[in-house]
Amino acid sequence: MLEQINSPEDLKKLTLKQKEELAQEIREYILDVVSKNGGHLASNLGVVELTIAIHSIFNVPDDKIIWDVGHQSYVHKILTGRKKELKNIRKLNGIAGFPKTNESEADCFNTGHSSTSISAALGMARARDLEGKNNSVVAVIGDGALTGGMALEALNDAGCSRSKITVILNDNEMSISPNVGGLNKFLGKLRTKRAYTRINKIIKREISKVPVIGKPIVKLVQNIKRAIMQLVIHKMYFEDIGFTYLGPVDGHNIEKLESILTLSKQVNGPVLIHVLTKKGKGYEIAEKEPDKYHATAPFDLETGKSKKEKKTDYSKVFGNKLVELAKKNPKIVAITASMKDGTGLSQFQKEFPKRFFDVGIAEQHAVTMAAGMAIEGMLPVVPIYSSFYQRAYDQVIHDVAMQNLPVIMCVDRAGVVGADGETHQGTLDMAFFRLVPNLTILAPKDFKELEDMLEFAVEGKSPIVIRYPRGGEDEEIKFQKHEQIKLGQAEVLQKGKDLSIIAIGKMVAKAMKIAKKLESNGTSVEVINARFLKPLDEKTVIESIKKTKNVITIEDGTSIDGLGTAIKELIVDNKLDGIEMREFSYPDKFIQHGSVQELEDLYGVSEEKILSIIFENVLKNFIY
Ligand SMILES: Cc1ncc(C[n+]2csc(CCOP(=O)(O)OP(=O)(O)O)c2C)c(N)n1
Repeated sequence: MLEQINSPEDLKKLTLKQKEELAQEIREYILDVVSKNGGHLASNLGVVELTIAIHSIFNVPDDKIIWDVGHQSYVHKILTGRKKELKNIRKLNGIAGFPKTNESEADCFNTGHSSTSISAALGMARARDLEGKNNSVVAVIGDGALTGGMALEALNDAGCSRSKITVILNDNEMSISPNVGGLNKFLGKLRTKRAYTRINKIIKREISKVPVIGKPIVKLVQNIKRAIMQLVIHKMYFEDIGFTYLGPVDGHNIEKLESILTLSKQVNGPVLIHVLTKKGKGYEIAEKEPDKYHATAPFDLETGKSKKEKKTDYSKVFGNKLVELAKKNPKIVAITASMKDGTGLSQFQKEFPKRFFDVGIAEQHAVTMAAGMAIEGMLPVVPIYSSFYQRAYDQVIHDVAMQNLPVIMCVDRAGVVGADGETHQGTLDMAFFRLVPNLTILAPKDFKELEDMLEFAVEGKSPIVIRYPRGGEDEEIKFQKHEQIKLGQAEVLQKGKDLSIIAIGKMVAKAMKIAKKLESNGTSVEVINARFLKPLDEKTVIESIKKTKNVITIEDGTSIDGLGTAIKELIVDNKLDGIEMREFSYPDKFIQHGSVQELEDLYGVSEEKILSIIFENVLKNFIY
């Protein structure tokens, strides 16, 4: 079947039976590709029938389908002309793992970060209405993504907008881990709609037995009835805020899905279709552990075993150290925005269930809640991926930094993360945190330094940001020296007189390797581990630069307002004459997908590229 399908038009010609066969073939194909390449698995296996039904009923590109988060768009990509290209998904120059408007006209909106789809859909619907068009606009959003503030803001607006939009709620009861929160409990009640209808009938019958005497009493009784109905029969929240609610419907039954989607087209206003799916559907191993197979490295199809060697990474080191610190300090609490496993907090949750809070995909709320806990004397630790901290920027400024509260903000996946691509690269955090008053910003050179920085942070009385990369520490460079962490103090790793290399975080290991190579060419290199982006150790840096007159900086962030900028400011502000400087950082661009090594090479921040540029004699104070 799959052989014949190159577009939604081909799909529309199939019978129901053929579509069911196609669903199985798509599953096998996705399993084949993801087991080889890695990528998002369980969510894609869960939406095979749903995506087939959507493309059977709607017509892209006229109709707009917005995939929330977009990690579940593989089936959509297969059905909209990118079947072969799927083999290179997430690879450099291959197709992206998320929807991209520049990849296909079937992708009408870029996604990657959660909970944006309903806002985007409402925007498109309103634009359509103003232009007098009549295409459909559909947002497909998971129950996890529905916990995000933006999704709720958008529902609130869309419900009373009268604009014709369709929200497909893909409810698999999972975020990455099991979903959390009151809304999730409410969905649970809708999932068992039959029970709901039965209770509804019983209560109506009971209430009608209440005697009614006289007009005022009638009113009173009516009000009581309404109140009871609200309380006991979990009234349709979605209907109450203005949506027509359809469902719940079995999300693996193409026939039922097609009927409900067709029905939704008749509704002239906002519709929410509640679709029940199983994450990992059709691959038993993923069905059993959907969280493990949400996103995966290449794995063996038979056993489900990862082909990637399991190594300790920064998130685990962070998680273990936090458990150790929390044993000594009862004030420490940990907060996650739906990323318990990814940020290394699973053990913390086991050991301190009462001091662990999963708030849903709600970074903004997580940070302000941390501020609330801090102001009451707790010591909140909030690990969030760098690119998702973007969501909580105002909360960091307005609620944490402005009140100078001791919240420890751990920025995981800082720097380039690789295959997830531009929405997930963490190259902006140094820039956007650096300009916020009251923040202390650190980055460790290795695992041990992360542990030391956490020890330093829990003693602090003001907001602290610690950023660290995805994956493990450098495999070649084993740092022997770990000076005690002191506020605003850099660490001079080796002394030299010809060139100063100032680096931060994981780039310090690169600095050491570069220094070694340069020294074998007869250059004497001073290597400074900046440790603090803010406050910068100006004294150590100035002394070094004055001595060597040549400086390079290396960082895994954007060239705007990071370490390189800080050193340039220092040179200008201190009127340091005759200094040659070269900054190595990522350009002022969104960085696409590819392996970290490929991207470092592409943007000139790998050891080889940095060395080749130095050998071009860009630093005029010494010539090779
Ligand atoms: C702002 C933001 N925070 C966190 C994430 C990481 N993330 C990706 S998918 C996901 C869970 C999504 O759950 P759901 O919407 O239910 O989709 P499912 O995978 O279950 O189909 C999370 C937390 C993200 N993409 N964006």
